[in-house]
Amino acid sequence: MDIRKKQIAILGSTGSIGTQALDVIDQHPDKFEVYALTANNNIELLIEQAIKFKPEVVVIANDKNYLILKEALNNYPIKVWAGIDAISDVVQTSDIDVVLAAMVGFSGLRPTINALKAGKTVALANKETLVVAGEQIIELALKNQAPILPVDSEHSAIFQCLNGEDLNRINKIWLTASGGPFRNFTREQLQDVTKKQALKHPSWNMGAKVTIDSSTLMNKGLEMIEARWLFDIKPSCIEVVVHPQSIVHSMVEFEDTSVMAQMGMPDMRVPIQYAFSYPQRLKSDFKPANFFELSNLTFEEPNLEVFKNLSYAYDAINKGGNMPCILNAANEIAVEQFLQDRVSFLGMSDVIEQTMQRASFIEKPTLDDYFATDIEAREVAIDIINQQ
Ligand code: MN3
Repeated sequence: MDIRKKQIAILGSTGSIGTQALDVIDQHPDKFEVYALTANNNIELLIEQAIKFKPEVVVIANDKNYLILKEALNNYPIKVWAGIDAISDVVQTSDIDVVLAAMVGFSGLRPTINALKAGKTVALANKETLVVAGEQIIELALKNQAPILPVDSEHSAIFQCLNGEDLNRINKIWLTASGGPFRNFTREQLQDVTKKQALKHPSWNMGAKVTIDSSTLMNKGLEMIEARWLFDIKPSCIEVVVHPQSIVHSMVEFEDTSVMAQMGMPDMRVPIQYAFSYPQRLKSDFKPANFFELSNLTFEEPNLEVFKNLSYAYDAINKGGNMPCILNAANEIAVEQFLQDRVSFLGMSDVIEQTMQRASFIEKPTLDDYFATDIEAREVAIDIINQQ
């Protein structure tokens, strides 16, 4: 009998996915234990989490906060580390079973690479890792026999639909999208939407970056690329379908035209828990779907003329090479600058389109090339914004 608890490292523990992951662990203290917690800046919450979950190690990426953290945890047997490199180091610790990569953006790439190199099971919530370097990441995972378990709700859904279907051919993946808060808006109406409006997501409760990405449909573009690598499927076989109720989390159509869907209430704790407990399912107190109250599940085609970011994502993956990395960097800058009122809502798409035209294209990038591309594309994007 295996009574050892799974040792989990949570990268980005103070974010939306991180806090929900801790909630899952809290509900199953007999199954899971927190080995490491890492955060960028939010030391108040990190201290609180460390005292409650008593990990072996906590890491604060911003080393300016090191002394406060060290002081606060002085009376506990918890190692306190600081700096970005410490996050990449901690994931290689031999006692860790699962690394939850829940950092936001490109910054998740390096620690995820290190976790895979160390042969860890990676519960992947950081979609940017696969967007930027999907081909190499999948290779690395195979080479080191390090499973990647998707945490993104759509990819968890597809993963669940594919259970036991290894030998069966897929026609297509239906990637569901809520459509965000501006689902039926025209471009004219989108002209003056504010960040306050964009930050109000109708069905999911998430961090700022992914909420803005949802409102522009860039999130679905990034997820299409994520699915392309996770499930080794051609982009032309991934169909985005708008499903505002967020009950069907995605679907797989097999060659006999049979469609499998995974459904449930929109609650990120479900896919997080499944990634932790896989291949087992655990009893939970999450709210179940009540189909008597869900009589109106609707599906519609996304409008790529209005939501251009989604078509840029298809352009980027079809072009290949470092283009998805350029797309991602431009988008991270666009979102950051939109949140600072320096770019308009529609302006974000222009920044992405122009950065894709101007940044240096590399057809066969190495892992190191991506780090250089990320820096260059960010500079180009900033330049474009400054010139406006
Ligand atoms: Mn998602």
